[in-house]
Amino acid sequence: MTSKVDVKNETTSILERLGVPATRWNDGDLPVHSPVDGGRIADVATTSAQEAATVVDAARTAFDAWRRVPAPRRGELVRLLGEELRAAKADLGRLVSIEAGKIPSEGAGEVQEMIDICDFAVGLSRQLYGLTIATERPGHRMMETWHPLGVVGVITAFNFPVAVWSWNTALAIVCGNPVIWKPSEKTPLTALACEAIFRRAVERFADAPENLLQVVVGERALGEAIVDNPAVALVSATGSTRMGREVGPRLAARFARSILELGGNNGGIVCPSADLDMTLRAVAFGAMGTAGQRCTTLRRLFVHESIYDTLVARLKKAYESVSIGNPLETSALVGPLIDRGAFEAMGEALDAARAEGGTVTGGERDEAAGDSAAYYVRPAVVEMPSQCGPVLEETFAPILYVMKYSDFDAAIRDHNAVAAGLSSSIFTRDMQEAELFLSAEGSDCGIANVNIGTSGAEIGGAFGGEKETGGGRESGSDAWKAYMRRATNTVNFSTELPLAQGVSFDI
Ligand code: UN1
Repeated sequence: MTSKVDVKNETTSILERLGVPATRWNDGDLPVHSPVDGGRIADVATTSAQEAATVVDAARTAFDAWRRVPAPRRGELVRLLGEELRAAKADLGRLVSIEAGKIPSEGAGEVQEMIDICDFAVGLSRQLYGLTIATERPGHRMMETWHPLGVVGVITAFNFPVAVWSWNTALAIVCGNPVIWKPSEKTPLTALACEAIFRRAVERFADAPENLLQVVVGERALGEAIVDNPAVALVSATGSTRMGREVGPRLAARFARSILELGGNNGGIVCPSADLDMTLRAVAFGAMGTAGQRCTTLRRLFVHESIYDTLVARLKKAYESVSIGNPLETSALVGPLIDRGAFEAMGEALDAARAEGGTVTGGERDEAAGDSAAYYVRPAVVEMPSQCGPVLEETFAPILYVMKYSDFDAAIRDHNAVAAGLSSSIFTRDMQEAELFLSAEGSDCGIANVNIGTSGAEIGGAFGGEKETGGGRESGSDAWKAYMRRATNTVNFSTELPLAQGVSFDI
């Protein structure tokens, strides 16, 4: 697909407007391509694994200063970041569309998610509460204090190139920690843009140390050097389960903390009483939105046999008619896949589904894409005789596997019978079904929804999942606790020294 918009020129103008130094993106060793038309838009300078130690040392120095700044004052910096993000929303959202291929409302929505987490973190900066706990000893007081943790490493994926960084950074900063960010090599420009926006907030804030945020672009070895550095206290990593299997054990080996947000193979159950109009819209957005490239994308749908034919016929119609196109110049709802690798993985999954007896509707490469280096595909809906083969895997592409069920308990069992455990939904107007799905016997995922889709979570809730999704939680609720260390303090204000548990030790 050729683009009437000159993507490279527009990228350059946005980077210049956002104040990203040209030395970072016009002559480096990492070529960056836009999935919109496959064209090369920049050449980003990378950081080598050998340079990682210097970066971590600088962050460690920043930590020594930043942890002494009172938390509400740290919140002020995040408030300024939120202001800068509001001012940059149009440009940054557009850059997300250019670099990740998102449609405009999703590009802007991602920046909105950043603004929202900043607002959340500002409030949080006055609420980093510890408990006061009744002690068993007279004349004593026991309490918890939450302290800054240390250097936080953030590793992000291409599909949410800026929001996931902001969830981690807004919290890390109010919690008193500097951040080293290694973005996906597929989307380094949006990261450099965020760095420039962050710098503007720092410039308006009198007492921020240098190097509170450092963006490093580079290969896997760079990521490993950060993960293995003993001065990095926490690594929050978003990406594939394969990546998590590498990162998790390395951190565990040196007793460092991790927040892992890995693969999802998200399912939904559509019950006989479901409002089908609403379900159709929720399924369409969940499965086709962001061209199926959210970690929360709906990938498996279990439909009760009584409504199966009706819903599946309507779904196929929606899949056949959904608009696909260049997000920079059309109002299409489905943009491109990130690259050729994603397109090939989609083709392989569809072939595997056919081999297992699946009936595929859609999945073809969009004609208009021709043989260019852009990969636009018609989303695929695949009727499967059972949950097997590729249905058990996450393929990062717009493929929705649909299966018929007759027994609700069996549907819940099948729903849970995959390795990942990120997000899930039930569509029903039956309270017993809804409550069972949300109960301990129901969905085993970190996110379980009723009558909304699996994707598009708000920042106020804790975000993350169970099993091979990695178990980490980011964003809202009490996810902040992972970015701080808890000290339990006991103070004796008496003149005696009573020992706990009635132990006597008189010398
Ligand atoms: C991701 O795909 O890594 O719930 C994050 C959602 C978004 C975040 C997705 N708020 O779909």
